[in-house]
Amino acid sequence: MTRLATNIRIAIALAAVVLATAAVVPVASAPSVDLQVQIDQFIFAPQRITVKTGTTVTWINDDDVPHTVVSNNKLFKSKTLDTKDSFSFTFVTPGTYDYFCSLHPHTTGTVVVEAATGSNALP
Ligand SMILES: [Cu+2]
Repeated sequence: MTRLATNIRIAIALAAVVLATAAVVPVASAPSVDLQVQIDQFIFAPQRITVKTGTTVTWINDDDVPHTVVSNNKLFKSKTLDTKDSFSFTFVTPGTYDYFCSLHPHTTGTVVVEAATGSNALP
């Protein structure tokens, strides 16, 4: 009886550890897929970001004037973003993507997209 009670106690303790681990690990290891770029004072911030393939980048206009987000190679093009408007694009192909604001072409930024994993190098 005493041994059974001890075993039950151990089982409960183990279950608690497993539950605690299960509750913590997914949060800690969840990849940060989304990334935000602020547009403020005619500057994309951060101006250059490096992300993994599959990342969704969201640009948010925190400026008092409208802006757009247009890639140099026409891969993506936002509508005119008024204050607090946002635009999102998911990068699925590794590469370097330069972009600018079509209303203020001196406002530029770059997204560098890396392969999602480094273990399967292309031949
Ligand atoms: Cu602009």
